[in-house]
Amino acid sequence: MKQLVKTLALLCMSLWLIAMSPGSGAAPTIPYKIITERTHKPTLFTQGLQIENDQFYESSGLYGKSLLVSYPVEEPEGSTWARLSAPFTHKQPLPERFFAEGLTLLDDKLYLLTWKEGTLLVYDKTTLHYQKSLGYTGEGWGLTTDGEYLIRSDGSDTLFFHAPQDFRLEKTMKVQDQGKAITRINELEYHAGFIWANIWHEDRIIRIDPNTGDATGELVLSALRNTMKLNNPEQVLNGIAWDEKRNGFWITGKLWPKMFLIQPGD
Ligand SMILES: [Ca+2]
Repeated sequence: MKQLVKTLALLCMSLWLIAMSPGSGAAPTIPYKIITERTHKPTLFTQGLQIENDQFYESSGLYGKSLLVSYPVEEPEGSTWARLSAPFTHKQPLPERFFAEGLTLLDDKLYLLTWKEGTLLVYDKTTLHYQKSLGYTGEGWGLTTDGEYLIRSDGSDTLFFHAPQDFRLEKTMKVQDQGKAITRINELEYHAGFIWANIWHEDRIIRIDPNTGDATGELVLSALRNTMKLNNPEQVLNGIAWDEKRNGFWITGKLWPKMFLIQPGD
């Protein structure tokens, strides 16, 4: 019964979101429904979020605190998982000199960017054991993959396409909305032939055509933030992971106490 009430409340909110969400660019606003929500460990300074086989893989930033963790997508009813003492499936701290950034998964390897350290760290997906490092030039912000390239953002309007084998840079692409550059591109997710990107310090995710760099739509997610009491200005939206099984995006943010499963419309 409690679950039914919660579901109905979320449904009502979803209808409101579709009706009220204002667009902030020329790209059309994409309607969405909130399917459910769960807790998110509020100590995680989320930089990258990914799902495979019912596990979340998440990177958490800051010098001296950076982590790579995995934990189950399903949260049992009444779970106290989000309590600070609750365990992860696996947890891998980074050396103190690294500030963890974007994260993606390809062929059973986890690829983790670092902010200003010019180092891509590679881990085994199952154990989170460190495997190797690869170098690159520039900053690391978001990371995703289309299955061919590892696609990196650096906080500008440019996306960088790297070869997974050695992380050599193959090509770059500028992102724009009706000719206007879109900067501060952060966490990334590849889904349905598009690159989806969080914009740093904004409650929106843009949908990018990977062939042209054009923004073809945007999700305006300020209503998710409004369900929580967030006091820290760094508690920004920054986590997007496509869940194939549940047919939606899981969305969270840095130091957020919640994660939301949303289903975008056309
Ligand atoms: Ca992601």
